[in-house]
Amino acid sequence: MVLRNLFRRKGAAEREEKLTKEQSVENQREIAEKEEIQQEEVTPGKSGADEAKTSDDESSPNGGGRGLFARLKQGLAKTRSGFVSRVDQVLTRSEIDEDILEELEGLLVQADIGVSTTLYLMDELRTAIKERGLKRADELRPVLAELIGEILTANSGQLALREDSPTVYVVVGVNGAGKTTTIGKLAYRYTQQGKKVLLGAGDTFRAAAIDQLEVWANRAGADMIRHQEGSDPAAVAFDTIQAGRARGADVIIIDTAGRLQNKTNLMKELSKVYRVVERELGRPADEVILTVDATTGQNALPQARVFSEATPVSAVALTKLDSTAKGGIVVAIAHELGLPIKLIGIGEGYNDLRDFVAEDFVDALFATED
Ligand SMILES: Nc1nc2c(ncn2[C@@H]2O[C@H](COP(=O)(O)OP(=O)(O)OP(=O)(O)O)[C@@H](O)[C@H]2O)c(=O)[nH]1
Ligand SMILES: [Mg+2]
Repeated sequence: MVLRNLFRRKGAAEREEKLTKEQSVENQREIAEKEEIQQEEVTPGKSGADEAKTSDDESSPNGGGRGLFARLKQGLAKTRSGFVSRVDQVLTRSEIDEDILEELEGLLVQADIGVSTTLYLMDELRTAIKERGLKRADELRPVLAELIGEILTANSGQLALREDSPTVYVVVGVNGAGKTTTIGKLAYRYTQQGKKVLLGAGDTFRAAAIDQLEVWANRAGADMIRHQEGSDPAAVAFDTIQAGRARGADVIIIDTAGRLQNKTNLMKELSKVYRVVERELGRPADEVILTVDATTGQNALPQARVFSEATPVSAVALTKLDSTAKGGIVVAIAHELGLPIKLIGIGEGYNDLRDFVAEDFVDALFATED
Protein backbone atom coordinates (compact mmCIF):
# COMPACT_ATOMS: atom_id res chain seq x y z
CA MET A 1 0.00 0.00 0.00
CA VAL A 2 1.49 3.26 -1.00
CA LEU A 3 0.65 6.01 1.41
CA ARG A 4 0.38 8.48 -1.41
CA ASN A 5 -2.60 6.47 -2.64
CA LEU A 6 -4.31 6.67 0.67
CA PHE A 7 -5.20 10.28 0.43
CA ARG A 8 -5.69 10.32 -3.29
CA ARG A 9 -9.21 11.45 -3.79
CA LYS A 10 -11.10 10.29 -6.76
CA GLY A 11 -12.90 13.05 -8.58
CA ALA A 12 -15.90 13.85 -6.39
CA ALA A 13 -18.29 13.67 -9.32
CA GLU A 14 -16.99 10.26 -10.37
CA ARG A 15 -17.40 8.87 -6.87
CA GLU A 16 -20.85 10.29 -6.52
CA GLU A 17 -21.94 8.83 -9.85
CA LYS A 18 -20.64 5.38 -8.93
CA LEU A 19 -22.32 5.45 -5.54
CA THR A 20 -25.56 6.76 -6.98
CA LYS A 21 -25.61 3.84 -9.44
CA GLU A 22 -25.05 1.38 -6.59
CA GLN A 23 -27.80 3.10 -4.67
CA SER A 24 -30.30 2.85 -7.49
CA VAL A 25 -29.65 -0.88 -8.01
CA GLU A 26 -30.14 -1.23 -4.27
CA ASN A 27 -33.38 0.79 -4.42
CA GLN A 28 -34.82 -1.39 -7.15
CA ARG A 29 -34.08 -4.51 -5.15
CA GLU A 30 -35.70 -2.88 -2.16
CA ILE A 31 -38.86 -1.95 -4.08
CA ALA A 32 -39.14 -5.55 -5.32
CA GLU A 33 -38.75 -6.83 -1.75
CA LYS A 34 -41.31 -4.36 -0.49
CA GLU A 35 -43.84 -5.38 -3.14
CA GLU A 36 -43.38 -8.97 -2.08
CA ILE A 37 -44.02 -8.04 1.53
CA GLN A 38 -47.13 -6.04 0.61
CA GLN A 39 -48.54 -9.00 -1.30
CA GLU A 40 -48.15 -11.08 1.81
CA GLU A 41 -50.00 -8.56 3.96
CA VAL A 42 -53.40 -9.72 5.11
CA THR A 43 -56.14 -7.14 5.57
CA PRO A 44 -55.04 -3.55 5.06
CA GLY A 45 -54.94 -1.63 8.27
CA LYS A 46 -54.98 -4.80 10.33
CA SER A 47 -54.18 -3.66 13.79
CA GLY A 48 -50.84 -4.43 15.31
CA ALA A 49 -52.69 -3.71 18.54
CA ASP A 50 -54.71 -6.88 18.18
CA GLU A 51 -51.74 -8.81 19.28
CA ALA A 52 -49.88 -5.94 20.87
CA LYS A 53 -47.33 -7.51 23.10
CA THR A 54 -45.65 -6.03 26.07
CA SER A 55 -42.31 -7.24 24.84
CA ASP A 56 -40.56 -5.28 27.53
CA ASP A 57 -41.68 -5.66 31.07
CA GLU A 58 -40.55 -2.29 32.21
CA SER A 59 -43.32 0.27 32.06
CA SER A 60 -41.16 3.34 31.59
CA PRO A 61 -40.47 3.67 27.87
CA ASN A 62 -37.09 5.26 28.34
CA GLY A 63 -36.19 4.67 31.91
CA GLY A 64 -32.64 3.57 31.10
CA GLY A 65 -31.13 0.50 32.66
CA ARG A 66 -29.62 -2.68 31.23
CA GLY A 67 -32.95 -4.29 30.30
CA LEU A 68 -33.96 -1.42 28.08
CA PHE A 69 -30.53 -1.11 26.54
CA ALA A 70 -30.52 -4.83 25.77
CA ARG A 71 -33.95 -4.47 24.19
CA LEU A 72 -32.70 -1.57 22.04
CA LYS A 73 -29.74 -3.69 20.93
CA GLN A 74 -32.09 -6.54 20.16
CA GLY A 75 -34.34 -4.17 18.19
CA LEU A 76 -31.35 -3.13 16.12
CA ALA A 77 -30.11 -6.72 15.67
CA LYS A 78 -30.73 -6.76 11.92
CA THR A 79 -28.74 -3.60 11.33
CA ARG A 80 -26.05 -4.78 13.71
CA SER A 81 -25.57 -7.99 11.75
CA GLY A 82 -26.32 -6.57 8.31
CA PHE A 83 -24.25 -3.43 8.53
CA VAL A 84 -22.03 -3.15 11.59
CA SER A 85 -20.76 -6.75 11.36
CA ARG A 86 -19.90 -6.24 7.71
CA VAL A 87 -18.04 -3.05 8.54
CA ASP A 88 -16.16 -5.02 11.20
CA GLN A 89 -15.23 -7.70 8.69
CA VAL A 90 -13.73 -5.08 6.39
CA LEU A 91 -11.93 -3.35 9.23
CA THR A 92 -10.27 -6.45 10.60
CA ARG A 93 -7.79 -6.25 7.77
CA SER A 94 -4.59 -4.78 9.06
CA GLU A 95 -3.80 -1.51 7.34
CA ILE A 96 -5.94 1.30 6.05
CA ASP A 97 -5.74 1.43 2.29
CA GLU A 98 -7.81 2.73 -0.59
CA ASP A 99 -9.55 -0.64 -1.10
CA ILE A 100 -10.73 -0.69 2.50
CA LEU A 101 -12.04 2.85 2.23
CA GLU A 102 -13.91 2.02 -0.95
CA GLU A 103 -15.44 -1.08 0.58
CA LEU A 104 -16.49 0.89 3.61
CA GLU A 105 -18.05 3.51 1.35
CA GLY A 106 -20.05 0.80 -0.42
CA LEU A 107 -21.28 -0.62 2.88
CA LEU A 108 -22.46 2.79 4.05
CA VAL A 109 -24.52 3.25 0.88
CA GLN A 110 -25.96 -0.26 1.14
CA ALA A 111 -27.01 0.46 4.73
CA ASP A 112 -29.18 3.33 3.41
CA ILE A 113 -26.95 6.06 4.74
CA GLY A 114 -27.43 7.62 1.30
CA VAL A 115 -24.95 8.93 -1.21
CA SER A 116 -24.49 12.46 0.03
CA THR A 117 -24.21 11.50 3.72
CA THR A 118 -21.81 8.69 2.80
CA LEU A 119 -19.61 11.10 0.88
CA TYR A 120 -19.66 13.45 3.85
CA LEU A 121 -18.71 10.65 6.27
CA MET A 122 -15.93 9.39 4.01
CA ASP A 123 -14.46 12.87 3.68
CA GLU A 124 -14.54 13.27 7.45
CA LEU A 125 -12.93 9.85 7.88
CA ARG A 126 -10.15 10.71 5.46
CA THR A 127 -9.55 13.95 7.32
CA ALA A 128 -9.40 12.07 10.62
CA ILE A 129 -6.97 9.53 9.14
CA LYS A 130 -4.71 12.35 8.06
CA GLU A 131 -5.01 14.52 11.16
CA ARG A 132 -4.83 11.72 13.71
CA GLY A 133 -2.24 9.73 11.78
CA LEU A 134 -4.37 6.57 11.81
CA LYS A 135 -2.75 3.50 10.27
CA ARG A 136 -4.65 0.44 11.41
CA ALA A 137 -8.06 -0.31 9.92
CA ASP A 138 -9.61 -1.13 13.29
CA GLU A 139 -8.87 2.44 14.37
CA LEU A 140 -11.57 3.57 11.92
CA ARG A 141 -14.39 1.90 13.83
CA PRO A 142 -14.56 4.31 16.78
CA VAL A 143 -14.08 7.27 14.43
CA LEU A 144 -17.01 6.13 12.30
CA ALA A 145 -19.16 5.67 15.41
CA GLU A 146 -18.12 9.12 16.62
CA LEU A 147 -18.96 10.80 13.29
CA ILE A 148 -22.35 9.09 13.10
CA GLY A 149 -22.94 10.08 16.72
CA GLU A 150 -22.23 13.71 15.91
CA ILE A 151 -24.76 13.76 13.08
CA LEU A 152 -27.41 12.10 15.21
CA THR A 153 -26.82 14.27 18.26
CA ALA A 154 -27.17 17.41 16.18
CA ASN A 155 -30.48 16.18 14.75
CA SER A 156 -32.34 14.62 17.62
CA GLY A 157 -34.58 15.90 20.36
CA GLN A 158 -37.37 15.13 22.78
CA LEU A 159 -41.08 15.59 22.23
CA ALA A 160 -42.36 18.86 23.62
CA LEU A 161 -44.62 18.39 26.63
CA ARG A 162 -46.38 21.43 28.05
CA GLU A 163 -46.69 22.35 31.67
CA ASP A 164 -50.05 23.96 30.91
CA SER A 165 -52.24 21.28 29.31
CA PRO A 166 -53.16 20.24 26.76
CA THR A 167 -50.11 19.19 24.80
CA VAL A 168 -51.23 18.58 21.23
CA TYR A 169 -49.59 16.32 18.65
CA VAL A 170 -50.67 15.82 15.05
CA VAL A 171 -49.29 12.65 13.46
CA VAL A 172 -48.75 12.46 9.70
CA GLY A 173 -47.09 10.07 7.24
CA VAL A 174 -47.76 7.79 4.29
CA ASN A 175 -50.06 4.82 4.71
CA GLY A 176 -48.57 1.93 6.59
CA ALA A 177 -45.74 4.03 8.04
CA GLY A 178 -46.88 3.27 11.58
CA LYS A 179 -48.86 6.40 12.57
CA THR A 180 -51.68 4.65 14.38
CA THR A 181 -49.34 2.22 16.12
CA THR A 182 -47.06 5.04 17.21
CA ILE A 183 -50.06 6.97 18.57
CA GLY A 184 -51.15 3.85 20.48
CA LYS A 185 -47.70 3.46 21.99
CA LEU A 186 -47.54 7.15 22.91
CA ALA A 187 -51.01 7.00 24.46
CA TYR A 188 -49.86 4.06 26.55
CA ARG A 189 -46.70 5.90 27.60
CA TYR A 190 -48.64 8.90 28.83
CA THR A 191 -51.49 7.04 30.53
CA GLN A 192 -48.82 5.01 32.36
CA GLN A 193 -47.48 8.32 33.61
CA GLY A 194 -50.94 9.14 34.97
CA LYS A 195 -51.82 11.60 32.23
CA LYS A 196 -55.26 11.98 30.71
CA VAL A 197 -54.95 11.20 27.01
CA LEU A 198 -57.46 11.95 24.25
CA LEU A 199 -57.03 10.58 20.73
CA GLY A 200 -58.67 12.01 17.60
CA ALA A 201 -59.52 9.47 14.87
CA GLY A 202 -58.66 11.80 12.01
CA ASP A 203 -58.11 9.03 9.47
CA THR A 204 -61.74 8.91 8.36
CA PHE A 205 -60.84 7.42 4.99
CA ARG A 206 -61.32 3.86 6.22
CA ALA A 207 -63.60 2.57 8.98
CA ALA A 208 -60.90 0.02 9.86
CA ALA A 209 -58.49 2.83 10.66
CA ILE A 210 -60.90 4.30 13.20
CA ASP A 211 -61.45 0.90 14.80
CA GLN A 212 -57.72 0.24 14.89
CA LEU A 213 -57.13 3.45 16.83
CA GLU A 214 -59.97 2.56 19.17
CA VAL A 215 -58.35 -0.78 20.03
CA TRP A 216 -55.20 1.06 21.02
CA ALA A 217 -57.15 3.71 22.94
CA ASN A 218 -59.02 1.07 24.94
CA ARG A 219 -55.90 -0.87 25.77
CA ALA A 220 -54.00 2.25 26.76
CA GLY A 221 -56.89 3.59 28.82
CA ALA A 222 -57.24 6.70 26.66
CA ASP A 223 -60.41 8.37 25.37
CA MET A 224 -61.10 8.85 21.70
CA ILE A 225 -63.17 11.13 19.49
CA ARG A 226 -64.54 9.46 16.38
CA HIS A 227 -66.81 10.46 13.55
CA GLN A 228 -68.21 8.28 10.80
CA GLU A 229 -66.13 6.89 7.98
CA GLY A 230 -65.89 9.46 5.19
CA SER A 231 -66.53 12.47 7.41
CA ASP A 232 -64.36 15.59 7.40
CA PRO A 233 -61.11 14.93 9.30
CA ALA A 234 -60.74 18.63 10.10
CA ALA A 235 -64.08 18.39 11.95
CA VAL A 236 -62.69 15.45 13.96
CA ALA A 237 -59.64 17.53 14.82
CA PHE A 238 -61.86 20.46 15.85
CA ASP A 239 -64.03 18.26 18.09
CA THR A 240 -61.00 16.57 19.61
CA ILE A 241 -59.45 19.87 20.63
CA GLN A 242 -62.75 21.11 22.04
CA ALA A 243 -63.39 17.87 23.94
CA GLY A 244 -59.80 17.76 25.15
CA ARG A 245 -60.19 21.21 26.65
CA ALA A 246 -63.58 20.46 28.17
CA ARG A 247 -62.38 17.18 29.70
CA GLY A 248 -59.08 18.55 30.92
CA ALA A 249 -56.93 16.24 28.78
CA ASP A 250 -53.18 16.47 29.34
CA VAL A 251 -52.24 15.09 25.94
CA ILE A 252 -54.24 15.19 22.69
CA ILE A 253 -52.99 13.16 19.73
CA ILE A 254 -54.61 13.39 16.31
CA ASP A 255 -54.29 10.58 13.78
CA THR A 256 -54.49 11.37 10.07
CA ALA A 257 -54.93 9.48 6.82
CA GLY A 258 -51.88 8.28 4.93
CA ARG A 259 -53.71 7.62 1.73
CA LEU A 260 -56.50 9.33 -0.19
CA GLN A 261 -57.57 9.19 -3.82
CA ASN A 262 -54.41 11.06 -4.67
CA LYS A 263 -51.47 12.79 -3.10
CA THR A 264 -52.64 16.34 -3.81
CA ASN A 265 -55.92 15.72 -1.99
CA LEU A 266 -54.08 14.18 0.93
CA MET A 267 -51.74 17.13 1.28
CA LYS A 268 -54.63 19.61 1.03
CA GLU A 269 -56.52 17.69 3.68
CA LEU A 270 -53.53 17.55 6.02
CA SER A 271 -52.95 21.29 5.64
CA LYS A 272 -56.58 21.90 6.50
CA VAL A 273 -56.49 19.61 9.54
CA TYR A 274 -53.42 21.41 10.78
CA ARG A 275 -54.90 24.87 10.17
CA VAL A 276 -58.00 23.95 12.15
CA VAL A 277 -55.89 22.63 15.03
CA GLU A 278 -53.84 25.79 15.10
CA ARG A 279 -56.88 28.04 14.88
CA GLU A 280 -58.69 26.22 17.67
CA LEU A 281 -55.65 26.18 19.89
CA GLY A 282 -54.72 29.76 19.14
CA ARG A 283 -51.12 28.59 18.83
CA PRO A 284 -49.14 26.00 16.88
CA ALA A 285 -49.49 22.33 17.80
CA ASP A 286 -46.74 21.19 20.14
CA GLU A 287 -45.48 18.70 17.61
CA VAL A 288 -46.33 17.61 14.10
CA ILE A 289 -44.84 14.14 14.10
CA LEU A 290 -43.89 12.70 10.74
CA THR A 291 -43.91 8.94 10.93
CA VAL A 292 -41.39 7.33 8.61
CA ASP A 293 -41.06 3.61 7.95
CA ALA A 294 -37.35 2.76 8.17
CA THR A 295 -37.81 -0.07 5.68
CA THR A 296 -38.86 2.43 2.99
CA GLY A 297 -35.22 3.24 2.44
CA GLN A 298 -34.21 6.30 0.50
CA ASN A 299 -37.84 7.01 -0.52
CA ALA A 300 -38.27 8.29 3.01
CA LEU A 301 -36.43 11.48 2.10
CA PRO A 302 -38.70 12.79 -0.71
CA GLN A 303 -41.74 11.66 1.30
CA ALA A 304 -40.63 13.72 4.24
CA ARG A 305 -40.16 16.79 2.07
CA VAL A 306 -43.70 16.56 0.69
CA PHE A 307 -45.24 16.26 4.16
CA SER A 308 -43.11 19.13 5.42
CA GLU A 309 -44.56 21.35 2.72
CA ALA A 310 -48.12 20.55 3.78
CA THR A 311 -47.63 20.80 7.56
CA PRO A 312 -44.96 22.25 9.86
CA VAL A 313 -43.33 18.91 10.67
CA SER A 314 -41.33 19.30 13.88
CA ALA A 315 -40.35 15.73 14.72
CA VAL A 316 -39.65 12.44 13.01
CA ALA A 317 -40.77 9.10 14.43
CA LEU A 318 -38.76 6.44 12.64
CA THR A 319 -40.61 3.14 12.89
CA LYS A 320 -39.80 -0.51 12.15
CA LEU A 321 -36.09 -0.20 12.82
CA ASP A 322 -36.37 -3.78 14.06
CA SER A 323 -37.47 -4.88 10.58
CA THR A 324 -34.56 -3.56 8.57
CA ALA A 325 -30.89 -4.35 8.20
CA LYS A 326 -30.52 -0.84 6.86
CA GLY A 327 -30.82 1.24 9.97
CA GLY A 328 -28.39 3.65 8.32
CA ILE A 329 -31.50 5.47 7.11
CA VAL A 330 -31.50 7.11 10.55
CA VAL A 331 -28.24 8.80 9.65
CA ALA A 332 -29.46 9.88 6.19
CA ILE A 333 -32.66 11.35 7.62
CA ALA A 334 -30.79 13.13 10.38
CA HIS A 335 -28.18 14.54 8.01
CA GLU A 336 -30.31 15.40 5.00
CA LEU A 337 -33.71 16.47 6.28
CA GLY A 338 -32.90 19.02 8.89
CA LEU A 339 -35.70 17.57 11.04
CA PRO A 340 -34.99 16.18 14.47
CA ILE A 341 -35.61 12.49 15.03
CA LYS A 342 -37.44 12.26 18.34
CA LEU A 343 -38.88 8.74 18.42
CA ILE A 344 -37.90 5.33 17.14
CA GLY A 345 -40.04 2.21 16.80
CA ILE A 346 -38.30 -1.09 17.46
CA GLY A 347 -41.25 -3.47 17.49
CA GLU A 348 -45.02 -3.73 17.60
CA GLY A 349 -45.44 -3.83 21.38
CA TYR A 350 -46.46 -0.98 23.70
CA ASN A 351 -42.95 -0.49 24.97
CA ASP A 352 -41.30 -0.64 21.60
CA LEU A 353 -41.35 3.11 21.09
CA ARG A 354 -38.33 4.94 22.41
CA ASP A 355 -37.26 8.50 22.73
CA PHE A 356 -34.41 8.84 20.30
CA VAL A 357 -31.27 9.34 22.34
CA ALA A 358 -28.40 9.58 19.87
CA GLU A 359 -25.74 8.36 22.28
CA ASP A 360 -27.72 5.27 23.32
CA PHE A 361 -28.50 4.53 19.72
CA VAL A 362 -24.87 4.64 18.61
CA ASP A 363 -23.80 2.62 21.68
CA ALA A 364 -26.42 -0.04 20.97
CA LEU A 365 -25.49 -0.19 17.31
CA PHE A 366 -21.76 -0.42 17.79
CA ALA A 367 -21.70 -2.31 21.10
CA THR A 368 -19.27 -5.21 20.86
CA GLU A 369 -20.19 -7.21 23.95
CA ASP A 370 -23.34 -9.41 23.86
N1 LIG B 1 -41.95 -4.38 13.48
C1 LIG B 1 -42.55 -3.20 13.64
N2 LIG B 1 -43.76 -3.01 13.12
C2 LIG B 1 -44.34 -1.80 13.30
C3 LIG B 1 -43.70 -0.74 13.98
N3 LIG B 1 -44.53 0.34 13.96
C4 LIG B 1 -45.63 -0.05 13.28
N4 LIG B 1 -45.53 -1.33 12.87
C5 LIG B 1 -46.49 -2.14 12.08
O1 LIG B 1 -46.69 -1.50 10.82
C6 LIG B 1 -48.02 -1.76 10.36
C7 LIG B 1 -48.67 -0.45 9.91
O2 LIG B 1 -48.81 0.38 11.04
P1 LIG B 1 -49.99 1.43 11.23
O3 LIG B 1 -49.80 2.04 12.55
O4 LIG B 1 -51.29 0.81 10.92
O5 LIG B 1 -49.60 2.45 10.07
P2 LIG B 1 -50.38 3.77 9.62
O6 LIG B 1 -49.34 4.76 9.27
O7 LIG B 1 -51.36 4.15 10.65
O8 LIG B 1 -51.09 3.27 8.29
P3 LIG B 1 -52.43 3.86 7.59
O9 LIG B 1 -53.47 3.98 8.65
O10 LIG B 1 -52.75 2.85 6.54
O11 LIG B 1 -52.08 5.17 6.98
C8 LIG B 1 -48.74 -2.44 11.51
O12 LIG B 1 -48.80 -3.83 11.25
C9 LIG B 1 -47.85 -2.17 12.72
O13 LIG B 1 -47.94 -3.17 13.70
C10 LIG B 1 -42.39 -0.97 14.52
O14 LIG B 1 -41.71 -0.12 15.12
N5 LIG B 1 -41.87 -2.23 14.32
MG1 LIG C 1 -53.39 4.46 10.55
